[in-house]
Amino acid sequence: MHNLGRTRSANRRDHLLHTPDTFVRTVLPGMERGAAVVHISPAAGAAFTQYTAELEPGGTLGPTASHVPAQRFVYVLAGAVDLATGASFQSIDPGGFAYLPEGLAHTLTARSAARLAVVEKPYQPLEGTAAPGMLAGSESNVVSVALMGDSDLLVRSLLPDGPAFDFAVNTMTYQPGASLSMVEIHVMEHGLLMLEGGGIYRLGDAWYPVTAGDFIWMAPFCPQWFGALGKRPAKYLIYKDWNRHPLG
Ligand code: UGY
Ligand code: MN
Repeated sequence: MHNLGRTRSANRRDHLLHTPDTFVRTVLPGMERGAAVVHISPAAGAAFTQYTAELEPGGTLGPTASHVPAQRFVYVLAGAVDLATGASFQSIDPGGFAYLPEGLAHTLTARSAARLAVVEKPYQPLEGTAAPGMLAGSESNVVSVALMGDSDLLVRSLLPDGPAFDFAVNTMTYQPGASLSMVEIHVMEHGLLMLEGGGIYRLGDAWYPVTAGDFIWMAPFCPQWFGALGKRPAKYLIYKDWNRHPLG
């Protein structure tokens, strides 16, 4: 049925809800046999870009932008990819992830049809701290921590939390009915991909029903709260800038 121009998607000054009915695919430079849904970028006010890459078997992601050095973080949503650098080779399955520091030449090739959540961001060095090296892992090997003691809300931090990293990527899993215990307002911005389940997201002064497949961008200081609804857990992958002074 025709939707008469209606969508749950919304684009506001301090947040964006990007639902699959509004996704437009594009091919980024260097990408082969694949397409990207760019969810957020500096064009919309973010300091990072996040996209979902959809690769056919044998498809490749291509390098980060040639004129803007950037770190890259990849989380495998579906399928499997081979990650090769000059010195290493590994396959990454769903729930697996990799951090690739700025300037590290690498190739990411789909072994089977694959979907990847990709975050790219210029690195913000910290005086006296060495920049991080490449890292790969699997979410299943990361310990979960109860957020503010709530065992119905588990957080897994995929990257080490030391000052070398200028961003974090976590998964958060809510049992049905669990919610953030407070409305958060903070300097960090977020890129969020709903992986499973759904619920209600408060963003700014609006409350949105959200479900697996949706993407949300929250600008710095965007009021935010989530409550999980339904009979299965809700889970999302969430990016935030981290570990740096607000003055840059
Ligand atoms: O890490 C966070 O700021 C997280 N609790 N925010 C969120 O889930 N919207
Ligand atoms: Mn937050």
